[in-house]
Amino acid sequence: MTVHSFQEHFDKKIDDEVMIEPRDWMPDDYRKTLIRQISQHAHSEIVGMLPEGNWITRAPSLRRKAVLLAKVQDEGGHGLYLYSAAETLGISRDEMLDQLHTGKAKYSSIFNYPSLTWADMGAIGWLVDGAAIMNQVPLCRTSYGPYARAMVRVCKEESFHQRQGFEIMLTLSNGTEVQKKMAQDALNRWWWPSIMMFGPPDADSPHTAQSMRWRIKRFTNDELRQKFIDVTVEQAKLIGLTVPDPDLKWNDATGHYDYGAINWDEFWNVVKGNGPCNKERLEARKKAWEDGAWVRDAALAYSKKRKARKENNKTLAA
Ligand code: BYC
Repeated sequence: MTVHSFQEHFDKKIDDEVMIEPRDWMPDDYRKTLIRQISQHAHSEIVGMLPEGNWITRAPSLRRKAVLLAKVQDEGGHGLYLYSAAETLGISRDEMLDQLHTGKAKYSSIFNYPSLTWADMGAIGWLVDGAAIMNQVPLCRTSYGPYARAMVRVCKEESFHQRQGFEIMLTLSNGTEVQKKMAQDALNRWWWPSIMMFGPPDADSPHTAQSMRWRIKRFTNDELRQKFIDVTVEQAKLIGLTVPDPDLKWNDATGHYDYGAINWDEFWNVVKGNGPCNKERLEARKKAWEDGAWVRDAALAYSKKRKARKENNKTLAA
């Protein structure tokens, strides 16, 4: 087949909703886009363990501690499935980690904000995992097979995460005045960063149009952001909290909430590395990588030793 017919075959598969698999021919830019998105998604999961990991030892009860521990462990698992999915496209895990540690690869802007109080664990689960689900459920139908399949399990776990966060917020909202205030303060601080998670507005999103054509993305950034706002505003009402947006207003004509201006300067500033916790997050990841060197060395030495022993046994048996 010529490159031209490979391309036609690929396009037809995309049109017919047939998933692309690792051994299939794919355009270079499709491969590059997937490596970029999946690896950044993986990094987000791993860096995303940090703001919540910060509260494991301070969770207010054994139950809360066990649940938070399980949630943070799930995020680690998501990172690992996603690194594996990206590896099927021909990039190694070492290369991806190097891109993260040298600041070449991005991770979600949201994790560069600090988690200051216990209520932040509620707000992160409710809003950040809520936004993640909104973005990731459509990714279960993304056109690249290994990514789509990884997302099925990730989404099941995220939906548990979202509910645990909402339940923390519900409990605090029904608690003392101080607890209710703490919940409102967490919503105030996490609301805008959460709606920025969906990425720049469509008009300023360089990748959306092509990714929609390739069916990597099924909805645009603005479409997902609107869906999230519509659902979440109702949930805030249910627990008696106020979304910190004075311009938020139901619009009968569109059937959606209108919302106020998003501070895109803040978003780009955080994406460029100047958010409140960017340096701290990257330092923590680099330190974990360096501190873990002996574990990787030991695992490699062990596997070499086992292989040598197996070879030796084979020779003796022959
Ligand atoms: N933060 O053309 P665009 C989680 C970058 S983890 C930082 O719209 P695209 C969780 C973008 O990368 C949640 N950077 O890009 C974990 C691009 O830069 P490059 C993570 C952002 O790819 C633990 C440039 O801006 N979820 O759920 O079409 C605990 C232009 O953007 C952000 C995923 O990764 C951002 N928010 O669309 C709890 C989902 N937004 O790469 C929860 C998978 C944009 O050209 N990813 N940028 O240098 C996606 O769906 C898409 O990649 C995005 C962006 C919607 C994020």
